[in-house]
Amino acid sequence: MRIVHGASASPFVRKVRVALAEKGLDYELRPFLPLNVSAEYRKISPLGKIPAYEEDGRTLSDSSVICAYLERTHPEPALYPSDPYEFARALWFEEYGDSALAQHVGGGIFFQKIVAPRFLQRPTDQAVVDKALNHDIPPLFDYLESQLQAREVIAGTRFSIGDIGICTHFVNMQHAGHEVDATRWPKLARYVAHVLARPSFKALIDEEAPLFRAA
Ligand SMILES: N[C@@H](CCC(=O)N[C@@H](CS)C(=O)NCC(=O)O)C(=O)O
Repeated sequence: MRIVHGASASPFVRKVRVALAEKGLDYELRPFLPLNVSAEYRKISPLGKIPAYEEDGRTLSDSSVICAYLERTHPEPALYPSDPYEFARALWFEEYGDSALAQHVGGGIFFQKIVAPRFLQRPTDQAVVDKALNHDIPPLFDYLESQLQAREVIAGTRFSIGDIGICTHFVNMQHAGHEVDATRWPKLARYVAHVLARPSFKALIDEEAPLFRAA
């Protein structure tokens, strides 16, 4: 029995759920918000974060760790390129998503426009949103645009953990009411649309969308 602990809106929880779906693995999503985290939850996630993962009584935390474990236990279809350099590039793009996009798309837009007003009863700080949109995010998208070369995957020749790690943040951006500007970043806009149309992503977007409608 596989259990993913976390909230569906989390880009990191979504990484794990997309990897599970791509590999055709069943699991239960056990809803958990990382607020006032109990000592009990810290036993499975010592940093108190989501996602946490349980399988047959054994536990793991951190989306990158969990995805790497799933790859070892269920190698097909492979979500990590076999070529060493492309493998490293896929990890780099996963990290780029986990760090830079999480900070500016997650913290700058999704947190301010969705999490703060809806879950924390705090108003959106529009100055933070504007800074993210106009200052912090454009160079991040410029870099991704430069790396895509009109391809449909960010590393190697097949869909990989790099695509999951990048594109999970565009789901949160979409939920917060923002799209990639296709006139400014045409390759990125096309790539994101292509990846988010995969059944693994689309099923989650359809599940999550009602929670964020009219945002
Ligand atoms: N490196 C972690 C990051 C997970 C993370 O930051 N999750 C957020 C929710 S999206 C969280 O649990 N935040 C609560 C906290 O930091 O205390 C991963 O990849 O799983």
